[in-house]
Amino acid sequence: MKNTALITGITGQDGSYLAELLLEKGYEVHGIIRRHSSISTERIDHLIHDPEINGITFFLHYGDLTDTSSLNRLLEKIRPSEIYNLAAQSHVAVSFEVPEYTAEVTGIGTLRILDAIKESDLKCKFYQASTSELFGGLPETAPQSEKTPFYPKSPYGAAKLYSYWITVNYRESYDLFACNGILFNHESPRRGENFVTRKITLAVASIMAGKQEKLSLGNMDAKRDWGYAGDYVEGMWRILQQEKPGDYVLATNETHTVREFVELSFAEVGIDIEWVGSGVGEKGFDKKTGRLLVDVDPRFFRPAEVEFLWGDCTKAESELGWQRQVSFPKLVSMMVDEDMKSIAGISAKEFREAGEH
Ligand code: NDP
Ligand code: GDR
Repeated sequence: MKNTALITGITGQDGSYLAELLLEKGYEVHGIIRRHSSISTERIDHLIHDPEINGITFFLHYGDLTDTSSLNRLLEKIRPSEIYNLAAQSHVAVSFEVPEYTAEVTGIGTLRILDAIKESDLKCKFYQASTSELFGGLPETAPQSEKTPFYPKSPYGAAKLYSYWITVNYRESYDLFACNGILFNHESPRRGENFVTRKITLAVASIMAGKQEKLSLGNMDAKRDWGYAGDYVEGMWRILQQEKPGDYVLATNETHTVREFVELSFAEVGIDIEWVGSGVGEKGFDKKTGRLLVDVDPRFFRPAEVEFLWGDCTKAESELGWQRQVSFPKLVSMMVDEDMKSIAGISAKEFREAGEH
């Protein structure tokens, strides 16, 4: 019998990679989309428009994590064997601006799906998109693993904490096959444009194309364990293929500052950054020309910050046989190159080599 997956958040970065992976594996894939005033399916348009796929194994349905009846109806109609709950108000800084909405979608939304499964007669596995934001990034707790205590530092983190525990609770109370993937940051050329990595790579390309003057950032000392989203969706799938449900950290076992990400990104186009000053007065100049390229804008600081994330994914390595494939420098290179091609119309390598003459 064909496996049938339902993905919430299918229009997001992870949803698009996961849909591709499951289609390759022969799944029938269903995704929940929201109504927007403009089209929001850019990341999955290639799946919608592929005549080999459209109407055969790939289906989209309107629904919303805030709308219980739509979730009940879709579960009954699709009868999935696996549900991946990736939908969320997923921006940490934005969650300080819309805390109640974030709790409603990112927290209670998870309960709505779990309860819909419990109340149905479905034998369906459930994956919850949990996050390293649960740990709060205290340096003394690093590297963070499944055993590290939680200490969320934002409305987003607090909402995800609820989702983490309600997933564990439904597993223990009702014997559901419900799992948490506690994923550290993962990025790609499809990353949302207001997350720091994509903001940086887009800015590098736009500055090189003469379309942007400089890049303004917040806390450049924050450290993150950054991997490639394509590797992480494979881990999500593996979590649901185990004999018993469980919770797993997926990470790279490395950590880097935002500043390092900036330096590597500019290096991709042949620019060495020289840093002058510190704190909000810090500035990054092109070492060769002296041009100002990076500065700090207090608007991008958060009311509370997660300073230091560094993941320990030993459990996933041994039990799932999962490991990231894409290194940190390769990830940066891939993201800068994609943005250079689409914004500056030239690959990063060609641009760098042209500048060397
Ligand atoms: P994105 O922000 O790219 O995607 C979020 C998705 O959720 C979009 O498809 C969005 O739809 C959908 N969504 C938002 N609100 C609702 C709602 N009310 N009802 C239905 N769908 C909704 O996130 P990512 O792909 O980066 O992340 C996927 C999940 O993993 C998220 O839950 C995130 O919190 C979590 N996570 C992400 C990590 C990362 O580094 N990327 C790390 C750890 C966890 P629309 O297009 O309509 O806005
Ligand atoms: P994060 O990702 O908060 O870790 O959440 P983000 O890329 O937004 O921030 C990473 C770090 O960079 C610092 N920073 C900036 N961030 C943004 N967005 N914009 C800036 O200008 C900027 N300057 C510095 C931040 O302060 C932070 O320390 C992501 C999301 O995908 C979550 O959904 C997910 O759960 C976690 O990763 C793991």
